[in-house]
Amino acid sequence: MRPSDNDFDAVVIGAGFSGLYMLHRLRDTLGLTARVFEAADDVGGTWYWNRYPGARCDSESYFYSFSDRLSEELLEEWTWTERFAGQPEILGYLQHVAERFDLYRDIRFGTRVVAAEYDETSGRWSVRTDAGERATATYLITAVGCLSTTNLPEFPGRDSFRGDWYHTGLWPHEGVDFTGKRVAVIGTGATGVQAIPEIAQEAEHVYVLQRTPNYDIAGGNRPMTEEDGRAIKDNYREIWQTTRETGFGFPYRTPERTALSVSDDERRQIYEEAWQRGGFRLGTTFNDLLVDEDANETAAEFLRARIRERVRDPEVAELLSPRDHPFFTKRPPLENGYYDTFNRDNVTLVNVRDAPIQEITERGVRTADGEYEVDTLVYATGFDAMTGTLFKIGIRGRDGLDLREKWAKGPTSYLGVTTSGFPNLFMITGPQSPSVLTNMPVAIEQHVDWITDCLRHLRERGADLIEPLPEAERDWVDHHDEVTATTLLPRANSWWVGANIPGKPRSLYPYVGGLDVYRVICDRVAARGYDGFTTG
Ligand code: N01
Repeated sequence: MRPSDNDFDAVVIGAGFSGLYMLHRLRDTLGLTARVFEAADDVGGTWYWNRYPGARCDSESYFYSFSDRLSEELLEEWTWTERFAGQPEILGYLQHVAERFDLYRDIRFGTRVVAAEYDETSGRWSVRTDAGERATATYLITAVGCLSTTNLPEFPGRDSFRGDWYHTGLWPHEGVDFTGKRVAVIGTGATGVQAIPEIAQEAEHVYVLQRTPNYDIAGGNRPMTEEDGRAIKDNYREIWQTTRETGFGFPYRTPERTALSVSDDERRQIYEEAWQRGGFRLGTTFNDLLVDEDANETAAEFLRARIRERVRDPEVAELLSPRDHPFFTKRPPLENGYYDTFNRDNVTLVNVRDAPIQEITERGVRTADGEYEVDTLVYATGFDAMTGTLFKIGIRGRDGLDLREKWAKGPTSYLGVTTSGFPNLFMITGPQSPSVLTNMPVAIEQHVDWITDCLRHLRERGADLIEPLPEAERDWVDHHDEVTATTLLPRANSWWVGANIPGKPRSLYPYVGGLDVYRVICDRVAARGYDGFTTG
């Protein structure tokens, strides 16, 4: 029973994929009371905020969605129109889910949680919002996404710019008209690669300010046909089952073969076929691309050759070719016309690695090479990933311990979903869980289902507290670090290792052991009565 209108069994922060599914499970599976707080004015999370031109999902729509774990009927009813869905369609999908499962009524929109404190006397979490509202709950569940705090670099003079400026992650709802404008885009990650071709079609001139070139993979977006839709619906059980059995949460498996075990011709053919099919398949062609430098270089060189084929000016092609990090040690963007954009007369690639940005001026951007005068500045500069938003909430556990203090040298968690000193706190796709190295909805469902089972277990035993043991946490961190060290991922200065944010502790933030392996570990912990946790 709910003692008052502000006391709940669970408070959930965020109403994107994870918050929606968590709310459904809490309410409809467990029969608990729950309140979701969401800073935006609607559901959607990432897909609410990221409305920049060209925003679309880099995972194929038919498996970037909720699975049969949520509803078989929904899978039958919903039809995607494109192979890689655009932002408006994904947002529409999440709005549909929220309506269909009657989730809206328990979500408080336009409300940001600004403090969350654990009270040892009552054994409850107390949260405060920017609207001055207070709520308490037995369980605090963060569903804040991994990429929800934008990174706006502290360039000198940033506020002096007289033109319009935008961050891609906080794009205006009414859109931006670039017609006749001189535009500078800072950043060539997955976002910049999607936005730049679209902006270039409208703008008078676009300066693309690139610090690090990426290995962009062919996107291969196209409309979904009726046959595509039928084939997916006829096979969804198998599709979703496969996503749960693979390391990346995709419905296709990485073959048991290494890149150097096949002839050069065969390897080229395998890469070519994956390239033609588009999407992340190229990363799953061989099982040693992430662990063997020589194997990795074969994929890297295949991709550099594609750049040389596409970009007419050899100097520009070379500048677009990554040389300083192995393939897939930074998240490879998917491109739909990105490289061709550099054959346009109104696009200039600017190397801000060799001639770094010195300051933002009233008129544009000054680099070591000179000033680029523009009307509009677009920051495609990414996010303070994985911990940025958790820290902003102001989470305090036992003895007032601030999560920021506990993680000052880098996150330490048990299974990436809990952390000691913070009882009854669950972090969906938290640091040291597979999260961003997988197809997110599959990772989200695994976490939400695991948390749901855990809460059921507690309630069946009349327990109302769960907290990881420090030694279990240490073991998980050790395992996480050992797995990381076997891969090439630490070689790159990526946001995956926190390198994009000055002063952020360097560590691999997601878990690279694979979602399949991780699932088995989590299931084993549960089967052993929540091994590594104390309950009471
Ligand atoms: O951000 P990023 P993003 N001076 O951090 C540059 C997901 N996503 O928004 O590489 C100059 O990857 C920075 O340069 P460098 C996806 O997981 C998903 O593009 O650090 N440049 C880089 O080029 C992705 O990985 C979809 O040298 C500076 C860029 O800004 C994640 O979001 C679609 C700079 C930032 O790239 C983040 O992607 C889009 C500086 N001071 C994105 N600071 C889907 O399909 C930063 N940069 C689901």
